[in-house]
Amino acid sequence: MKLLNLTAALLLGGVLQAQNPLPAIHPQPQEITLSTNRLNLPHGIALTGLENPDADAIRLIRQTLSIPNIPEALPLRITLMKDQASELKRSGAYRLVIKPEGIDIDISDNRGLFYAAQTLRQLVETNGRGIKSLPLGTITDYPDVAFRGTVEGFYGDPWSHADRIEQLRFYGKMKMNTYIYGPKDDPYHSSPNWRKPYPEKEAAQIKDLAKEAAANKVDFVWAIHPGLDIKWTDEDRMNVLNKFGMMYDLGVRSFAVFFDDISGEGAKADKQADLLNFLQKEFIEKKEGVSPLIMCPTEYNRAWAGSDYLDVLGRTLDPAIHVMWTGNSVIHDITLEGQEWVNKRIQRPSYVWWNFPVSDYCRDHLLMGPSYGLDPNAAHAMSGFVANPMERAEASKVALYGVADYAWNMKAYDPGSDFIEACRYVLPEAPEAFRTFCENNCDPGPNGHRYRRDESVRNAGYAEAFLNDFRKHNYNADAADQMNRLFAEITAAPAAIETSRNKALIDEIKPWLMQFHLLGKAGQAAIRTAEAGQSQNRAATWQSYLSLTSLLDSMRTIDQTYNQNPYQKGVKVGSRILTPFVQEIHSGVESNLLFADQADAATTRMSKASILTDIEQLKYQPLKESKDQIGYNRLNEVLRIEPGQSFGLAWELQKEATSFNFSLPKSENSGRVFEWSADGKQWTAIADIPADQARFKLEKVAPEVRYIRMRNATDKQMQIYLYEFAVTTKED
Ligand code: 14T
Repeated sequence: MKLLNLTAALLLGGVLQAQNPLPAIHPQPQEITLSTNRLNLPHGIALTGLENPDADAIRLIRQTLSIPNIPEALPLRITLMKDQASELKRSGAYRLVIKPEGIDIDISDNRGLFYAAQTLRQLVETNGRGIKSLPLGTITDYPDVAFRGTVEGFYGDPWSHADRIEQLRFYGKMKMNTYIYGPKDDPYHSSPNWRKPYPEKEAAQIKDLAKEAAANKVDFVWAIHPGLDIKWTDEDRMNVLNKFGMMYDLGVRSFAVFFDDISGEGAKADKQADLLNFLQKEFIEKKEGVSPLIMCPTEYNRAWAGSDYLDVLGRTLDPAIHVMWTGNSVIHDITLEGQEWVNKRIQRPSYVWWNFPVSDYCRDHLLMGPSYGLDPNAAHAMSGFVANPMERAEASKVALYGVADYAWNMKAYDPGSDFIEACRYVLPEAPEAFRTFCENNCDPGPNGHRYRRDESVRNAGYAEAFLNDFRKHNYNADAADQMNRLFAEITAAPAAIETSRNKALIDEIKPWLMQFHLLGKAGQAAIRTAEAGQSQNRAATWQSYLSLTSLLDSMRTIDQTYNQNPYQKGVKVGSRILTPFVQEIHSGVESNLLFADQADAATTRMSKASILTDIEQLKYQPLKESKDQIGYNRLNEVLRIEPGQSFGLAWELQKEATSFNFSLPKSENSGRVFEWSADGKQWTAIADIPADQARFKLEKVAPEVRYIRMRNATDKQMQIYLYEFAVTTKED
């Protein structure tokens, strides 16, 4: 056998050389040695070796390598083998040897062959004369983490059927093998209908998804969320078992039980473990071809792990069952230390549920930034890694591309360069414009989870330098040039992005594209305004100030017109660096123009409406505020109120409340008290509110009221839901 000529071979760690560029393979293979010599493929294909190789993989290999219209007289020999080499033991592992006389493919299982085919698809090149070729060399490849993919676990509009089909194909290409189906707003996944069969149409769609998943070597994991109203009776355990049976009959072969975001009876560790062990024995072990059971615990992150709940699970739960974990808090980076902490308690490696790029807590933002904050040394400390995405499926692909790359080969994963390739993959028609859009739409803005992301990192330094000088009434021309260039790119980016063939993506992000275009124009106007202000040209300053004002007005109109969901309404872009940049210049110039003679008038600010609480869980919640309403944003998790603690609202002196309404399920049967105050010190009980109603509207509020709160007047912890707590106001 002729040895591969390795003198010209390049050793590649996933980064490809520019000269004779070889295609980048994603996820990055574990071991790769490719030569610059190539194997031309003017042939058909002759497969030998294995009987009944995976049909989906073989179809993909034929599509990739065969040249149409050429008789299969000179076939390319592809030899398939199943090896016991230790690297090839994991599901999905493969070794690909491309030699002058043919290709050897060594696999662990069907998934391994499918992944070898995906790698070939990325390796093949077609030259100007339609001749296909492959580089000679060897790739030995296997995943770092056994289960990789997504969990559709967000609140909000579940993905459409078409979204899901496309996601499954994307996962196949990115070597992700898991899709956990658990949209909070599917009533047949959660309460009230988890016990019931799906209606015909939905059942047919699930069948279809299971089939599409199998064709892409993805486990379609169907999750049930029974904890809101489950009874720990034989009847309800059979209800879960029967529902699993119905799903099995639709083609589902992987299952999960979620106990997140519940309280009370459903949240008991020993009862949960009993049910899960029962399902393990009576279903998972008895049914043909079912994968390991997955559960999401009630205390699913370190910040909430206050009891012995996790230890009980660790002790009693069958060791074959996987336990999910979101990290040190609900939304958090993943650290090796944090993984080790939980693994010790649950006595198994946890299955990571990463809450990124999910945006159900910041619905006015898109999270388009890189997937960073993932420990490269944690592979052995997790059994799976799945990401909870945005309600917007196509837009989520930027982050998911990084998730796939991280979970396959952590050591080779570089979030920064991977992100650039993700932008190219998702929007090949205008990769630079798309990158500009994505890197300035990363941060969720202030939020109850206090989770923030870097944004505008390439330009944050210039923005800061410009503002530092601006505050001292200096105009920094170098920084201005840089920012102007950026804002010009931002202005132009949406039109370039909209040339994309991916109409579903454009539909999802359209309001943010419109807003982004305006931000670009506003940014340029802001710099013009600052420059005019600096040169003491009052007329020019006024003129550009007014055009900036009208651009900001247009942005406000978009914010108040599109994406009017009842949670976080509106459309925010560049909210970490660029929007504050423009706003600071606007108000700085404004106070110079308007208050030139009374310098501190501008600093006399009126007080704002605010949240008033001593409950840690609520302190950082942003307020929901509109023209005629002030209130809390709906909280999906259980709110725990200790004895004596309260939560409420305070508003401006110049505002008057006309009505007050709340929706606080499970607060109707314990000792709550509603109180009002004019000064925040003296409190009086509101007698007209009945004690036994979850929802209520108080139609009249006395004009002197400036504070309203609800207090736990019992000596026990109270657990309720905070759906609505708001006053309507009139402006006088
Ligand atoms: F089960 C979990 F691991 C989990 O993360 N559950 C939810 C999830 O469905 C949601 O998409 C995610 C992001 O908002 O957070 C969890 O739900 C919460 C958690 C909270 F602390 C919803 C509201 C919260 F305040």
